[in-house]
Amino acid sequence: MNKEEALKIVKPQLTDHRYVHTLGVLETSLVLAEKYGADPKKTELAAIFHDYAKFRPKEEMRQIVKDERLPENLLYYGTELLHAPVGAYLVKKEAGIDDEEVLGAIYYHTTGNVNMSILEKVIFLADYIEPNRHFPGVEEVREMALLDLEKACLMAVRNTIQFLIRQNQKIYPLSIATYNGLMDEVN
Ligand code: DGI
Ligand code: FE
Ligand code: FE
Ligand code: FE
Repeated sequence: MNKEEALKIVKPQLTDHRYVHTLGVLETSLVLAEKYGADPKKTELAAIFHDYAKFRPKEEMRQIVKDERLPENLLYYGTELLHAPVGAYLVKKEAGIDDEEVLGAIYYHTTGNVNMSILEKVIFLADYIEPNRHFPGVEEVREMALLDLEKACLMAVRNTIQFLIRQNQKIYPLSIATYNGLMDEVN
């Protein structure tokens, strides 16, 4: 599938704001892919489709977790986590994307994972630092992204966990595992 076809499928799934974010992730991820050596075509597809399920009804996403035997613990950490694994499932089913590396990058783009591939790290990081993101600390992560992929991913997951704790939200266990795994990777 080429870029224009992919964008045409994704656009009606998203708000204008989220579509602009997706274009930002696309641009940033291709820069990171070039620098750190991820396949540009896989990067393009993963970036374009990463938030495909963002606006699906929560109940539909919860039902897919149950029906498709996705990890049950996804149901107990708020609803924001669901769009990544459910998105990977729907992108395969509805858009016919069957490249497992691309689907993995979509699946793990919110929580990260232990031992992420370069492509998974590129999408995880691009989602955090794309030009339309404005949260505190993002500029430091942007600077690190030019120097060290793993250190930049670590800063992103650390910031996210700190943010969630300040918001009195639960931390998904895989987010903690991502943090711990990257701590080992950077040393
Ligand atoms: O979909 P985006 O907004 O582009 O970004 P994202 O897929 O990284 O999702 C970010 C959201 O996910 C944000 O609202 C925080 C939430 N989130 C990320 N990690 C965790 C989490 N929520 C909980 N409860 N626990 C987590 O570990
Ligand atoms: Fe997302
Ligand atoms: Fe993210
Ligand atoms: Fe996103």
